[in-house]
Amino acid sequence: MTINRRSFIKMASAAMASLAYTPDIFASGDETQIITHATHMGPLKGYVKNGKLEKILASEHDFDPVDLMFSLKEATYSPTRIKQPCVRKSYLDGSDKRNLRGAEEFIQVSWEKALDLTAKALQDVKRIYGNESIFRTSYARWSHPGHIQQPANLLGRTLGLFGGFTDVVGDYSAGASVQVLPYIVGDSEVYSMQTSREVVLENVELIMMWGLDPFKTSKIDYNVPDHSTKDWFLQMKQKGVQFITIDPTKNLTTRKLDSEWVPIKAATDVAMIIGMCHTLYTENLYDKEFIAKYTVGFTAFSKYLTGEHDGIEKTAEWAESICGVPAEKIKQLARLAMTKRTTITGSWAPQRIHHGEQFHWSLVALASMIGQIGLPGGGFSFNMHFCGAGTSYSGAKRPLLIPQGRNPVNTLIPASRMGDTFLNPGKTIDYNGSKLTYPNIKLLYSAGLNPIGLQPDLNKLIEGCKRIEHIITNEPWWTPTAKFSDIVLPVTTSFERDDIAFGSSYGVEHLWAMKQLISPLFEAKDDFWVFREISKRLGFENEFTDGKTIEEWIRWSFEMSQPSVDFETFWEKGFVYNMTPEENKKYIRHSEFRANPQKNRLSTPSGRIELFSEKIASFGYEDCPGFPKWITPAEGINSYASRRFPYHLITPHPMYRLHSQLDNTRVSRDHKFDDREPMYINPENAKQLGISHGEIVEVYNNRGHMLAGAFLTENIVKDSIAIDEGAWYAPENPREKNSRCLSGQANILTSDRPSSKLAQATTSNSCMVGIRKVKGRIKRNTAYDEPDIRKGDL
Ligand SMILES: Nc1nc2c(c(=O)[nH]1)N[C@H]1C(S)=C(S)[C@@H](COP(=O)(O)OP(=O)(O)OC[C@H]3O[C@@H](n4cnc5c(=O)[nH]c(N)nc54)[C@H](O)[C@@H]3O)O[C@H]1N2
Ligand SMILES: Nc1nc2c(c(=O)[nH]1)N[C@H]1C(S)=C(S)[C@@H](COP(=O)(O)OP(=O)(O)OC[C@H]3O[C@@H](n4cnc5c(=O)[nH]c(N)nc54)[C@H](O)[C@@H]3O)O[C@H]1N2
Ligand SMILES: [Mo]
Repeated sequence: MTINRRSFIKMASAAMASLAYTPDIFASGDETQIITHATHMGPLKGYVKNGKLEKILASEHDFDPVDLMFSLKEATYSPTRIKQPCVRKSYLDGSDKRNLRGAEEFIQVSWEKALDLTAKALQDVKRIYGNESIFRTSYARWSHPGHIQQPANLLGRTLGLFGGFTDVVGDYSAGASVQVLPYIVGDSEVYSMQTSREVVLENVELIMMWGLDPFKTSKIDYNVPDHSTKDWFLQMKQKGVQFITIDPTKNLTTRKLDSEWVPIKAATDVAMIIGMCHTLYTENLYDKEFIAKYTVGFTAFSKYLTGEHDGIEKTAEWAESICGVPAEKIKQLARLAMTKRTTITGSWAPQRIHHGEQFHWSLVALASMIGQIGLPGGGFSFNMHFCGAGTSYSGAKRPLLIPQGRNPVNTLIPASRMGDTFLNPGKTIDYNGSKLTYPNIKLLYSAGLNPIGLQPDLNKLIEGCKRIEHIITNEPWWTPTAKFSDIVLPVTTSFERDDIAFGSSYGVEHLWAMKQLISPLFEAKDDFWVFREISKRLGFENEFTDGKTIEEWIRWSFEMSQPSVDFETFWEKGFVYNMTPEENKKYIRHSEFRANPQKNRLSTPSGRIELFSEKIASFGYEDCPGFPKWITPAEGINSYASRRFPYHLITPHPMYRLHSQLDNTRVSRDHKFDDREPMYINPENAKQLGISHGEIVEVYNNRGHMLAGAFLTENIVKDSIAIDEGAWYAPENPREKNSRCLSGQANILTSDRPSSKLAQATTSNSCMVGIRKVKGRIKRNTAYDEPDIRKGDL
């Protein structure tokens, strides 16, 4: 019998039901308890004995448990845990030497003192500069999937009640596409429900994957994964679906699916896609009826293809000269797509570049010319790699997040503009058809985010932080951000408290009880407790708690989801499973639009797909014109920068971490060389450089320099190198500006240049670097060391 996802879930449900009321089934007469919990890496059961987490067992509801999840035990007991509240020495004694952040010792203080200092910092900044100078860095929920102990929301709730704060707009994941696609197809697409897996499986014949690595990126979910994505792709493979990968790397998915690898130079996809459009146009293969009925602006786009617009015909040969894919291959792929039921899919890495807006937009143009948008298994899909997309919706309501409440301040900073803002208060930038003026930020509060990690051009951010008077961080671990803070508040991990979550993100099949496994370690306190204590000091504790305890908030969140069982049953069993109705498995994205484009207009100005957007053109941005276009990036393989820095660095999401999380555990460290992040490089390049496999090298450009371990592999194109994002930053000499990073944190090298005036999105994959051999003795990586801490209150 083939076990598909549906039959597996059924079997698992039956198994769980029989186990549900005998939680000590694995116990052998001792004190062992098996307790349900849920994480971004999957649902699990903690095997707890005498108050200690002995091991992590996979849940029967996890289709394909991942290595990351089992490392959470090591993370819990890691020596990198923050054991007590700490304050940077000169911040505490009043001499505040900000250039010593990350270099000077911390003083261990009582919770009372740390919270008083935090409240005072907030009050001082509010009084002197106003609420706009308080910045909530936390824009995402990657710390854990809990809905009540959610740091970003708790922080927003506190700061909102305090009179408001400057917030982040957009995100790092798909920042360019989120802004441009609503103008083009009426929706961001990247976070939307896609054609159901059942429909795709039955109908698709060809999947063209631009930079898609679901076998890696689906190890985690923004909520709780069931890890069924791999199985879906493998079923398609078994059925004979043809896969083609366009990627600078032969990634895990490509290898596992035996997908045809079309190696491409990093950040040049738009040229290839436009070359394919040109083939379809000049060979008269494209679907004219679809273009006429469902799109606007094709004439302007076709003038660009033929060169009528700018004198350059966008032939496949033209594309080859930019992207390195042979012209014949480009033509062949364009023709092939017309002969099959084809899904065009693109991940997000190829839009994390200069002019990233053009990537998905040009794929929409290509898919429109193929003419299968709205057909089962045809068209485009921009999130097949993420959060179990394609999973049909069970119909269940999601549990609610603790409300953030109102933020009386309206000031926003586009996600990747942090460093630029701190350095340039008062600067005005263009953004999506309007203007934004940077506020004068004086206080950063991070909870559940690792800014000294995620933000491109870290040296610029660190420089910008010198203008910041207070940096406050809630963290369980001594992350680079914690080490760089003035006040460090040690919080519990999700294993040390109760919460509620759901998963998968689109399916909502499960509500999960995230039950406490162990008591808080050291002096750690819950995020909720920390923000309640701060609220108490600021005079709005009752408004913060709304009169509810944590238990009551969890119950509230559960009950707002209108569940089929009562709370006690849910909590004892550890989950609620919602069956997905057969009807919901028939969903086809854009099918209503295809059936009747007059009645079911897209939410674009014309109601149709906009291959020319008058709205975008009206902004007059030279870096984001009205139709999808190849625009040479300021930093790329043929740019000025490449003369000094000849290698194109891409910074994919890590296989063995969740961003920076778990970098302090074996699952990540075992894949490094001497604790340095691997740098994937083609053997031909390595030979030119005279470097060998495993050698520690220096990677550099005019923004910074760092150490990495050379990983020689044919699975990456020549002249592109890959270093995963998220290694813990460790400056060789923390007192020195632009100090060499000992661990290989890629954002030491990336640029914070915005994608364009439209989205102002992150461009961390547009980065040129040089590589050189390291001279002299190499210091060990200090990223996982505790900072110097002096005991006792000053
Ligand atoms: N170069 C490059 N940079 C990138 C990217 C890239 O592709 N290339 N990708 C970007 C993307 S898409 C994203 S989404 C970002 C992600 O960037 P982040 O959201 O900063 O990623 P994490 O490292 O997961 O940060 C979560 C933090 O929460 C902490 N934490 C865990 N549990 C708790 C808790 O209970 N309470 C509190 N208070 N804290 C907790 C963790 O220790 C960790 O420091 O990175 C971006 N950065
Ligand atoms: N294991 C794990 N999974 C994750 C995360 C994690 O930290 N760890 N993070 C999650 C988050 S927050 C996000 S936003 C998503 C991100 O999802 P993505 O942005 O899709 O992930 P990446 O790993 O950056 O890139 C995916 C593929 O794109 C390729 N690529 C890079 N540059 C280019 C290019 O210029 N052109 C083409 N054609 N391909 C290119 C890479 O080689 C890689 O194979 O992943 C999520 N999944
Ligand atoms: Mo992301």
